[in-house]
Amino acid sequence: MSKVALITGVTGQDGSYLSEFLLSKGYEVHGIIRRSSVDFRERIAHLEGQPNFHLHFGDLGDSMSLVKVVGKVKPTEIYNLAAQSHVQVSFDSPEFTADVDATGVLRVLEAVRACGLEKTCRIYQASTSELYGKVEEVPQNENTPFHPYSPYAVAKLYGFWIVKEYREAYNMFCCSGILFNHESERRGETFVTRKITLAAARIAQGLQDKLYLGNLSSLRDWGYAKDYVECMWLILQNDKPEDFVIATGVQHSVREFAYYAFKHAGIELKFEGEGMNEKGICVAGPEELVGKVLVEVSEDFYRPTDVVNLWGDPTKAKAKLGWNPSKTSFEELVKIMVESDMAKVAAEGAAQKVRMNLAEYLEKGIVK
Ligand code: NAP
Ligand code: G4F
Repeated sequence: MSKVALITGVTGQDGSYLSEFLLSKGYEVHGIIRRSSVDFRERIAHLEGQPNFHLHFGDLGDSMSLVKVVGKVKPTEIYNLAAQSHVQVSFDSPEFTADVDATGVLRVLEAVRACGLEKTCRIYQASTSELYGKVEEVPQNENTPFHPYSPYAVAKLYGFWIVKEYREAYNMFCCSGILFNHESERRGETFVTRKITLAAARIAQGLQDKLYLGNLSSLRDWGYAKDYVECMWLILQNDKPEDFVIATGVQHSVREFAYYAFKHAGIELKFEGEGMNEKGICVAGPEELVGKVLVEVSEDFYRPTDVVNLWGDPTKAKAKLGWNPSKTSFEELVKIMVESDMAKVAAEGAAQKVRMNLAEYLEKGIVK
């Protein structure tokens, strides 16, 4: 039987990598996209037009749209990745976050039941290490108690429990991957890692003066998104529907991430001071930057409650799924992201220069 996957959140970081992965495995891949006034889907543009890749309009806030797509596609696997995924944004838009990240999960499960696919369709739910929140033990595994610490995490906790409930009540093959932070060159630009790699590239190329960050001491277990999407698939190929922690088992601070990112961009930083007064000073690198403060702390990027000690234990995924959590090391991840942003910024800088030249030529009447 041919394998048909339906991915919600297909335009996101993980959705784009998962699409590539499933296409390479011979799946027919369907993605749900939201209606928008602009038709620009950067992360999946290279896949559009491929014979096994199809897009459908739908929204996690709209059950009817989900029932229509699920009924039409009749997927054998659903990957529910769609979410308002930014923790800080969840403090600003808690109701929207609850609707998409909590009730949205219920809508997907109910769409599967409404279409009579509960015995044939396996469902993956994108759960998160944010459930551990104000952590009650380190490192965290499948048995660690949850203590959600943001509107995002509280909404995702509902998603986790409703998946478990439908598994037990209706005998559905639905499970959650409790994924720790995973990053890539496709990561949204307001998440801390990408914000840092973009800034390091811009500062190194003279296009930005300084980077403002929040809590530099926050600790995360960062992996590479490309490696993590394989695990989503492995979870659905397991004999039994079970929940899994997916992490590298290695922890670093935001400060360390910044140090290595700037280093890859050719700038050596030394951090001095504490708390709000901590600063990252350039001690080696381009002459014009040496001695300058390049990283500062700003209250604007502190959260009302922050999760500061995430560290995952992937023992179960290693043993039961045969997953290798050390495929891409922290240092390699930082390097991949910085190299990509150095190239992106260089291309943008060149385009900007052309635009500036053109404006000057127009003004001087050199071109008409
Ligand atoms: P992302 O880049 O922010 O992508 C989120 C996706 O959800 C986008 O495609 C977005 O569509 C879509 N979406 C948002 N609201 C929607 C709605 N109402 N209806 C339909 N689609 C909607 O997130 P990601 O990093 O790929 O993460 C994927 C999933 O894993 C999310 O559920 C996230 O919460 C979870 N997660 C992520 C991490 C991580 O470290 N990346 C860790 C644990 C769990 P638009 O393009 O239209 O905005
Ligand atoms: O990069 P972040 O915004 O990611 P966060 O909050 O860990 O959430 C991400 O990972 C979760 C998995 O644990 C996902 F469920 C979620 O969808 C998302 O993908 O922030 C990481 C840490 C936080 O402690 C934050 O306070 O970095 C700290 N931080 C310090 N300065 C900052 C900044 N975060 C952001 N976004 N921007 C800053 O300037």
